[in-house]
Amino acid sequence: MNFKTTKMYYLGIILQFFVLIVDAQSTEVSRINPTNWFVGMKNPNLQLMINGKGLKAELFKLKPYKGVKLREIHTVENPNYLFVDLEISKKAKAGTVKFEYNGTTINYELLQKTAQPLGLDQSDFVYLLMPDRFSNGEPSNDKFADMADPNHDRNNPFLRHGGDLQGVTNHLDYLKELGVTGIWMTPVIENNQPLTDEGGVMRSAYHGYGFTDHYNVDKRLGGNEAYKILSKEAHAKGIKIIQDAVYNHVGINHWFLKDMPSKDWLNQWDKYTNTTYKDQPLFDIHASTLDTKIVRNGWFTSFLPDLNQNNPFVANFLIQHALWSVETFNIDAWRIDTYIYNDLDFMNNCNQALLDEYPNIHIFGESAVGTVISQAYFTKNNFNIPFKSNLPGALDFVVEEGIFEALNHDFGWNEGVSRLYTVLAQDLAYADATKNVNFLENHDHHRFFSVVGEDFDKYKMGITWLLTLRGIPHFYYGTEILMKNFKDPSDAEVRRDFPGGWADDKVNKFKANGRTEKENEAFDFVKKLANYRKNSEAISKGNFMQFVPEEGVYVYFRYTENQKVMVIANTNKTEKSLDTVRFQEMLKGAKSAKEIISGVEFKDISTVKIDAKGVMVLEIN
Ligand SMILES: [Ca+2]
Ligand SMILES: [Ca+2]
Repeated sequence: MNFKTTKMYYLGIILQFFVLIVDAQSTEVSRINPTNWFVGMKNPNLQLMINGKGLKAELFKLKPYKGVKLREIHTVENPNYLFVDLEISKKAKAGTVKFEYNGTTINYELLQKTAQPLGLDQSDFVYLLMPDRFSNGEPSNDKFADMADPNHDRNNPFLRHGGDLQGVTNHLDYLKELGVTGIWMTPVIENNQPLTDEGGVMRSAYHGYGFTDHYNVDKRLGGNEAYKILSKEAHAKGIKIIQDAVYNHVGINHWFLKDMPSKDWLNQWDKYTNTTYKDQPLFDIHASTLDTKIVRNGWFTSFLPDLNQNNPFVANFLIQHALWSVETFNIDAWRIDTYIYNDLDFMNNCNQALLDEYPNIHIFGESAVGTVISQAYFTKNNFNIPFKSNLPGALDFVVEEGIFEALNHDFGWNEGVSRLYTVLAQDLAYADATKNVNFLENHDHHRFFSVVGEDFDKYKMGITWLLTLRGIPHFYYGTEILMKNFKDPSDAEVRRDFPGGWADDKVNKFKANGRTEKENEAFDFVKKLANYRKNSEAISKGNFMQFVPEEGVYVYFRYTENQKVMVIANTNKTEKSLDTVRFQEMLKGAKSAKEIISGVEFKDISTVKIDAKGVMVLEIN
């Protein structure tokens, strides 16, 4: 953001604030959510949550507006809320709807629906980053004295470091060069949370998973305007935006928790009950009712209260916020946090509302589980069971585990690379496994380079699998420059600042001359493969065929009618000579191939020599 837009932006905030104060004093209505809505939506229904002091339904009126009808006003336990059902027909045009409360006019904007989500598919390469830890593009927003947590200290791993959305916008060319086609950020919505005790340490909510006002992007990240600018500039460079959605809980400091609409707004327990984080009771045919209830309605932590999604007003609030976000920020795909702890029927309704309105959007969920059956249960699957999830894709935790096993354990009947093969052999469980999102690490996991013992050969093998297997690959910031660490003593170690993201950093690893030779080798490796896959029909659109691993060598193909890509990985500590006669079903007598990473042309591929811990990506001629 340049100086001029910054100034206009703050002027905008001040004006907005002024309008709200005036409204609050004279009308007793202090807040309406959603803060605006849209014409041209397929679903004509809108439910406004009106907050004020001692509101009376009979004092709330809609002034005539073509195509807009007031259907019903609901009162709830708490007189400070009204829920107003509107119908916005096809005839309604964008403009300012006027409500009247107790004789005072309240303006409500209807904008034209314009968002056209692009979705995600196998041609994409998604980059996950934590905005607070990536780059500081606007030092003036690092901290605010009026927020519950006014801290900012880069020397403290548990406090905010000042990274923001402008910092991401500033590095779009870096991401584009790497081959990235989509950015997923940990949540950007306001987290006006106090410091909270996590594992005995007081921490800032810089991770973003405790929303305190759904309709404001955190001003320390640059607010709604900075998010709109990032989305616009990213799209102009061919980079999509994926939003991280949290439905299960909100931050303990959320404005509506200070004066809840009703006691059943949250899942309440006689004494504090944490979720067990166990996925099994949700699909186990032998599970107890109590276990199932605790998983779903237990709280994620004491400072992230669990929303009661069976309350229809809560459900509408969450669903409308999802639609509003896609429309306001032009979101292409939707990642859902802590999927399994949500009410799964609510999740189906919510997913459907997004899919009905935006058929191209991609939605994928975080179910941190250990088996394909579980992963598929929470995703659109082929099981003949009463509960059918409509979630298009999942973050594939089982493939991640399979890759780690393949890289870190010797080959055996079930061990080593046999595990990865076995996991992928179970894709029949999913309605469409190509919609799953694969990864090697994220903000909750050890860094991949450390997981493989900082072994560069294993690093390259893991990344090659990530970028060529079926599914949509996602990276975690810094993997390309060999950022490492275990979550020891805490996850702060895997959430370190990207070197060069702050003006006073001594090195800048966004630039080749700021990276070491090894880091450049890693960056160039990722860049080569990521840019190749974008234009490879076989990888971005093709089918997947894998062969039973033999003697620690794993071979698979990605293929269409026009292109075949053969990936060979030797997980042994010794060189191997591979006779390719076993793969003729795919090779069909092909004699030559080009290795994509090295650029070497092979004139005769009847036998292929492959280095110890080596991996090859052969485009078959
Ligand atoms: Ca900042
Ligand atoms: Ca829950």
